[in-house]
Amino acid sequence: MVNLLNGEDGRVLQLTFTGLEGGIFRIFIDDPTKRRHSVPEALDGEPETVPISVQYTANEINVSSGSVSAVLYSKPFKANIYNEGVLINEINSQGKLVFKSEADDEAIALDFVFPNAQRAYGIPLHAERLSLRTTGVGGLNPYRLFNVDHCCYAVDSQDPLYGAIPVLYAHSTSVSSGIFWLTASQTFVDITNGGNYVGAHIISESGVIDLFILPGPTLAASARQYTKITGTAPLPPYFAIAHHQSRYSYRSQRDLLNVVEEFDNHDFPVDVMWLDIDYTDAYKYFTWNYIRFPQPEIMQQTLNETGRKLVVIIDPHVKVEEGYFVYDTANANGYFVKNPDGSNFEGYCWPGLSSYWDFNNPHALSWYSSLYSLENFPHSTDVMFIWNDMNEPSVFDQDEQTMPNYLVHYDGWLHRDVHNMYGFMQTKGTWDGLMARMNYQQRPFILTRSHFAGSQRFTALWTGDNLATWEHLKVSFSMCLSEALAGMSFCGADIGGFVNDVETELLERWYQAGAWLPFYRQHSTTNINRREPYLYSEEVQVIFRKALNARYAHLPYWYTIWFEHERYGDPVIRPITYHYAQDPNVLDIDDQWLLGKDILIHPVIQAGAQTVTVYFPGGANEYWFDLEHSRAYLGTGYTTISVTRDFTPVFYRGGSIIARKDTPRASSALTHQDPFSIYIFLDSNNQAVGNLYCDDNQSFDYRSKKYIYYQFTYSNNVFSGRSIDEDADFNCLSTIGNVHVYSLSGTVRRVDMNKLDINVNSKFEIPLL
Ligand code: NBV
Repeated sequence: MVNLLNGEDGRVLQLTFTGLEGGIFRIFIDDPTKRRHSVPEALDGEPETVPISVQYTANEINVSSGSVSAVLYSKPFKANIYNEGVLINEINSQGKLVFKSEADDEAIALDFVFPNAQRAYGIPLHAERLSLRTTGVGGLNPYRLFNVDHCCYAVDSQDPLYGAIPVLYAHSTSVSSGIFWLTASQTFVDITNGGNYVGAHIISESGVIDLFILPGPTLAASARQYTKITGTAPLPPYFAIAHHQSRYSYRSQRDLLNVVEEFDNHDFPVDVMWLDIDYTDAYKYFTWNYIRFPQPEIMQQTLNETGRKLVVIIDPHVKVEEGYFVYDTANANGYFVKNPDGSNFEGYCWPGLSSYWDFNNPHALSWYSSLYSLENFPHSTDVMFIWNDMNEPSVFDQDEQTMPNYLVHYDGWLHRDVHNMYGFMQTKGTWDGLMARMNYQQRPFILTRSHFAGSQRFTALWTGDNLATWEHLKVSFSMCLSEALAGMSFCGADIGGFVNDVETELLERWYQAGAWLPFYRQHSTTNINRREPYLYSEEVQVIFRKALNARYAHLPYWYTIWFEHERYGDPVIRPITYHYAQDPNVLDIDDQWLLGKDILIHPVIQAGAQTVTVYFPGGANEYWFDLEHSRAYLGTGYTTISVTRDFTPVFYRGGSIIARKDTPRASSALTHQDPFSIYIFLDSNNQAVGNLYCDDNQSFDYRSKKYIYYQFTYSNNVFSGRSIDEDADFNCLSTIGNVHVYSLSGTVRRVDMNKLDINVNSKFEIPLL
């Protein structure tokens, strides 16, 4: 710890410098004379520290840990960070450090220069491209991180949206690193793309400076370092990565079950049905409207017969009404956010006059969690999961439709201090509640709108109230890619756009693209035309069905990369540059992406498109296979390819082995015993490798080694397999049905494997001649 003296007013700040595992440095600056807010909740536990070596000279402190080192200069204070001897980050070289401690002004600020970086990514959520633009010129505002309910948002904008994750990456073809600025108050980030450097200037309204330096040296390394501190997402239950169907609102039990029946009648797979706010009695959460939903358990049982689940919405506003059990208990115990005079804050939302949970109050949070128990949530069963909306929080009659800064939370913190973590805390409580409900045995599923650093440990997210436009389809890719780099892989947009009726062609393309983003849900607002897929002509249904079946066929691959995400921290969807960092042409690409490292997607995002221009990365020795047209492309850059209405440009990397389940079924649960089809795509050496993960699809038993994590290889015409984790074991219900081998020379072979077993002791080597 060192003291930082403010030359202007003589105040002494304390700077603590800590080395963390993974080469991460933490710089913590606080004012010992004033209590300021910090956000340990965002971290996945207290980070493991490592010894650092420290050397002092008259004006410098040299710190190092492994390949990462720092030089701290005094008069004026500045810090340079090096990784492998390369300067990656100059902190406060512009002298913009601010640390105010006046009663009503607690601003903090700092500047950063990332030498040799060419692009800045991260700091979601904005309806913006992946590569952040230089602010302050051409009318571009700073990127603002302030969770707000913003319906129908404009695209290509620095305006704040529902979530705020203050992690920023500076990236180039030669070096990458990142910073995580852990503050829950409103934050502004100015970005400079200097050509051969990236500059960032960050200002927040309150809190301490709690800065984590992610040293890279690659984007992948930086992203993993970030999830090392804030956690990875737990492996989702299998149903959650399948297809969801929602509507604001399915208005009755009959309506909802009828939709499922129609899905079945028309062979559209769906795993989860959703109930929006109208299932409640007068928007009182944890109650039901019995006129419309007379038998909620029977409704859930009916869904469960085909392995389907129900998700219901729970918002954080609580109707002010004596006699409503949630209001009465929360009110009696002081669980609501307060006005400065100590009375409950009241604002308007769906139920009318409402008070708002103070999720920062641990007693309130645990009581909130307990509402999810089977006893307390009337008619809940273990196939019911949760959607948290309006949790920025949204307050209709306030400025920017959210809570005023001066409101008071538990322990005296102002709303200003905790604003961006409000929704995060709600989902933490929801997670705790569902975990307890399921005796800590089964995996919860939660969807949230508002989110913050670390939210990935509890919840999936969607991009809120988008519009039924082509530009909203396109921006959903870069929004989810930014989120994925910020730890939140479980991201998707409302298929078809939430607001306004959607043109049929756009809906077709949205189903096709959405099939390749992690969260796949059709949702639309009230008072517009219904758009369930069976309502369209036969010809259109064929297109929807093909997209949906493609999603289901690839669920084994999705599930495998989700398992690998939890273990290693790589996002599930990745910008092309994540794996092809040396290629200068891919730095800005965000209209295509990689699923894992082996599937490349470039969806069609233009009306009437006859062609799309795809960038194939990797050079002449990298092959990208198009299964539909039985051809492959070399990784030599832009290629224009023709598209038809039913074709989604999706390519498999040569050298990969991908497990699929190709038999269409009504829900993913009905595929669990189906055999795998293994697709082998040979590389330029006629080799391939790929992994497959299998477990019980729903419980936490995988954390006690009850799974199969298997690796397939293909070399010298021999197809072989072995367990990666030999100490893990599970009786995978599926065997290998058949194997397809693709090579550049066009040789395509399909070999029947006669139910080949992949359990832990079943190593095999099979010549495929
Ligand atoms: O709960 C109603 C909607 C919901 O359908 C939507 O997905 C949320 O983003 N909610 C917002 C409230 C207001 C919508 C106009």
